[in-house]
Amino acid sequence: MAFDIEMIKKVYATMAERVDKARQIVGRPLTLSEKILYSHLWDGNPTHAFTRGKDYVDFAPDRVACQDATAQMALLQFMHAGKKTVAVPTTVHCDHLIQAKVGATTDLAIANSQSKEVFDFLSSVSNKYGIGFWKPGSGIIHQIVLENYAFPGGMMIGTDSHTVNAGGLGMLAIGVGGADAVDVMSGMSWELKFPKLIGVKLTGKLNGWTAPKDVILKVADILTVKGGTGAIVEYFGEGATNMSCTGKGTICNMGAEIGATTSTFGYDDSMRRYLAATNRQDIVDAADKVAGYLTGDTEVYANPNNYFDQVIEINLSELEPHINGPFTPDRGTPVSKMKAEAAANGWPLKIEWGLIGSCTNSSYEDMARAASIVEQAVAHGITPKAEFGINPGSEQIRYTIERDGIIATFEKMGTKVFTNACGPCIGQWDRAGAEKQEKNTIVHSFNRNFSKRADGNPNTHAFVTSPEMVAALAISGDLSFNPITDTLLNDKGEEVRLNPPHGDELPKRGFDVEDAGFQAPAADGSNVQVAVSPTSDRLQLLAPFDAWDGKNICGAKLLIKAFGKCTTDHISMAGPWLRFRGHLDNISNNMLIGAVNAYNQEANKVKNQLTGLYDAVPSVARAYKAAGIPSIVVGDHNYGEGSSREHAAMEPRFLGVKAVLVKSFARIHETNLKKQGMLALTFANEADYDKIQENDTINFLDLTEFTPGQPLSLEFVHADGSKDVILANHTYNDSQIGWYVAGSALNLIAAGKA
Ligand code: MIC
Ligand code: SF4
Repeated sequence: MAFDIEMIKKVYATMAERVDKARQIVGRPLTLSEKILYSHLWDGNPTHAFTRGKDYVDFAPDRVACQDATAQMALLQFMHAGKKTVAVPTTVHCDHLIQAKVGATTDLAIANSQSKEVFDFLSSVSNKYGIGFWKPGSGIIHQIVLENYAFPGGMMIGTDSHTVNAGGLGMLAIGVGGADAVDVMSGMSWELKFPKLIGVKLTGKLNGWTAPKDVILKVADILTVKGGTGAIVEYFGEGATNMSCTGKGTICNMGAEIGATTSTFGYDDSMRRYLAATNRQDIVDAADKVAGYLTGDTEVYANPNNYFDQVIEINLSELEPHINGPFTPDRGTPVSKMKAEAAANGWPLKIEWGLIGSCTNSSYEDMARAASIVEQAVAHGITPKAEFGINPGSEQIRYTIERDGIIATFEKMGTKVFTNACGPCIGQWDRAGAEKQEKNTIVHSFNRNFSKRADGNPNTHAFVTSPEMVAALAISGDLSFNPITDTLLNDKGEEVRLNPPHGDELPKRGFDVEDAGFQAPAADGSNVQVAVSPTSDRLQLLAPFDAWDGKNICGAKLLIKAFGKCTTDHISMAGPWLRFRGHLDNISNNMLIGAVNAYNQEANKVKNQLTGLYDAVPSVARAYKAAGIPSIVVGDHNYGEGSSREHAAMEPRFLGVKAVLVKSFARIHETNLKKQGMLALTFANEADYDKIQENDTINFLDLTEFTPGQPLSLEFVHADGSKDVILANHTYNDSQIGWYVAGSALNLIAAGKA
């Protein structure tokens, strides 16, 4: 389980040399992001200044992390790569497949029996290929990575969009699809378009009710869910250094919600404290020797406008607590405006549930501060109005907060302590009554609040806020409650005002744990057998996708024109479907079932052009596939927002969809489509979206000349025989066109040609 200090020292040794060289080549001071990027170039040698947002660059990440729900597909692909062991340190974390219902002990036992086959598979593949395995109950991937593996100045990738959490410890940590992870695990480079850079200057100091979460809630409000696409967000300023390391993690974590490639902070005392508290003084000693390389140059932070593509300034001393939502994480409302905003929009004021936890807000500090609010309520004799649940981020956190009496405090309010796992955050929540689909409000400290995400009920209005605000709001039971100005009634009928939260950043007596839940791989795994039952409904070995036949795609049918927001939750829903994440055929039955059909504004009801009848999207896709007819999907802006799950790309590929044509893509999803041998295209002229009709048949006119930088022409033949030729842009470079030609990137690796 131990981190690899020798590897980290090596990274630091090359860092100094490469950064100095890069500074000369670029000819100006460097941001932290550039320093980490340049020192992780695959060819090891900075030779020229890259054009941000344009140049594809090959990188050599230091680590890979996968979580159970995405690791299944990633490892099924890795098994085809023909390697004996992983080429870089890799871990697998079991956290997504555990449902929250009764409480940790019962829920974990049920998950261990229901998903035994999958956990056994992940454990044996990990054992075979030299991968560290974190058992169910050990915690949520991103907290465990922060506690054990993240280090300032490092670069890692992970098969989860919130891998970015490790930016809190000064890393560049980036979420990717499984196929990208397979490249790195196989010893190949990892490709990324050189990111744009957004600088966020934090002045002042958090105080009162304001928490790190409010910084990212505010940034999300400013930048929106696509404002960070293709960019790294680099935070700096006195406000940044004044904040805890896990608080920084929260900010970076939720940077996924603005589409940012990742976010990061410069190395500082908060990171030293955190590393020391998590038994990694060795890293502090090594990092201190290169400290100047682990943060942006002074000139950069003094004149950020000269070095970043965009600069945002936030004064933490003036920042108000925010409550973002419902249905999208970028709809920000300062707490003082919530009463009016909720009334204007008809949001239910009564709060049914408050949930604290998830990978972004489950640190010791988060739990301690939220508990300080609960403690006050109990002391004042206030009866909480809403139900309350918590998910600690890791077993180490759970054990420590139990030792320190924090869990006991929560329990005084009847709080349910769920497993150290994702739980309600990913729809793994057996919420009583959700099936009635009643309009209701919940508040949570998670980061995503898309429709149906937590409990499957499209009428649940989920609001995202800090853990301490979740506590206050859940106790009041009222979405319009402002703890700064409002009072609560206690059991004697007295009006009580809650004091602002407080809590230790790190446990005074240090972290403790009995069994962290780690399993080291076999020293030589070559004899380990990995069994996948051919009759399993959970796991299915992958068959390679067909190579391109070299011809234009002709006679394709429009499968769906998706209307509005179409996140990966809409394309490949989680919750109950998580159980099929290792079985491509079965999980394909959820393809696009959440997407709204632009022609009837209904979900999962599209026209089958062969029969003229309306049917579920997967059924129609299967009908076209059975008839040998290709299909295409059309979508709006930021298509594929959210998760890194490559199922959202593999399912359409498996069901015969050849191209996805949208106004714009979220980064990870676009790459996932390319990797799986799909055409990921954008309208050259966005207004052409409106020209596409329900009964269209599509012919590609010049796919045979598929070339980097050249748009493709698609002919849409309408039911009345009239036609529109639509120009579609793409961002494929030569090697990515190679993936398309081969049928998938994996086909190239398997053939030894990558
Ligand atoms: C999420 O928060 O949406 C998830 C579930 O963690 C996903 C990964 C998945 O779909 O398995 C993510 O963020 O990438
Ligand atoms: Fe798990 Fe939620 Fe974090 Fe995704 S966002 S990794 S589902 S806790």
